Amino acid sequence: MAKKNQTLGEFIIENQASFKYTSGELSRLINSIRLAAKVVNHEVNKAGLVDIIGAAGETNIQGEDQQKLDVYANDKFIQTLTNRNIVCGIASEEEDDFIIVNSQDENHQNKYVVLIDPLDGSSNIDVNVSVGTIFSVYRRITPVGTPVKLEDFLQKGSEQVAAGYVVYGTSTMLVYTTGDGVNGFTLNPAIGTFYLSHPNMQFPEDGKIYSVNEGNYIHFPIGVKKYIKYCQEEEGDRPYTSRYIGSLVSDFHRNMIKGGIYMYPKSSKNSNGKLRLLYECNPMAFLAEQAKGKASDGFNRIMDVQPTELHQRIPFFCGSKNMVEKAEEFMKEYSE
Ligand code: AHM
Ligand code: MG
Repeated sequence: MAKKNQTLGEFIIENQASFKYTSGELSRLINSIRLAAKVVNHEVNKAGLVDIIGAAGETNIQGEDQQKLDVYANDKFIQTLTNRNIVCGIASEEEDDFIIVNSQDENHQNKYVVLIDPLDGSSNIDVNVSVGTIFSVYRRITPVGTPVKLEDFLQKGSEQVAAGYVVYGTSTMLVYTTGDGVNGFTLNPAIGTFYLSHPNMQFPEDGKIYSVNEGNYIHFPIGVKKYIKYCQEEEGDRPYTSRYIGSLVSDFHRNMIKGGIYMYPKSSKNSNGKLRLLYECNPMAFLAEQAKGKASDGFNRIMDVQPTELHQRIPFFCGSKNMVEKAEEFMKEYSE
């Protein structure tokens, strides 16, 4: 039973028994994410102070400029998960290929793989706007004790056993689910402890916020354009309000608390949108559904999509249930 003010450490221990495959392994995994999150948080908070920001001079697999803190966060999460021998494989948005952990060790019995976007929205760092870490956990499908394979990572979102994010915002929060609702923990930076501050988080069924990059408007499908116009119309509880941080974790977090929809549709420039199915959309979709919201590609449930590649992109509509369903209605009516 979630109690406000409980520490994350206490919460993990108390809830371990209620997890159906309990062996302590998932608890250790969440614990190491908690640890890495604190280390990354410390670094993100100093970004304006020290000469750590700025492009590292490398581009990631998607051809985008990689910033130093992305590299730092990527290294920290990977190090924490591998050094402590907690998972059997890791895939990261910042890495071209997945990482096999400890395949040499015959006694290696770990069964979880982690997929991670170590620092999402990183173009916001230089301007002191919130960024986040997103993670997703699956049980491997290949036999324990052998090196993980691509198929262990290319599982449908509906197979996730845990997912969450860390938002490095005005406060730093860790929000996660193991399939039994969503709980949010706020870091007390003075003592480095996360406390349960937001038990059982839920999207309001309806909302009044829409979050989309309207700069891309002319490139959007007609269904999206019509839905945006619907949001802006003067009728009933409309017009809605537009809020777009450009940091998925922060936009999602606000919409979950206040009620809203986040959209990153396809466009004539990006035929599958921008967001990655495995590192961004599936974990957020799992959280959304666990928080009584909804996540779709405009037509179908995100978590039912069979992934075919690690860095696959997909259109994303996520948030309050009634809003996502309304957007889907427009997509269907005006499908091209
Ligand atoms: P990133 O993984 O390169 O940081 O990109 C993901 C981010 C999301 O957090 C955010 O919602 C979106 O990109 C914003 O994109 P845009 O600037 O095209 O609106
Ligand atoms: Mg990202």
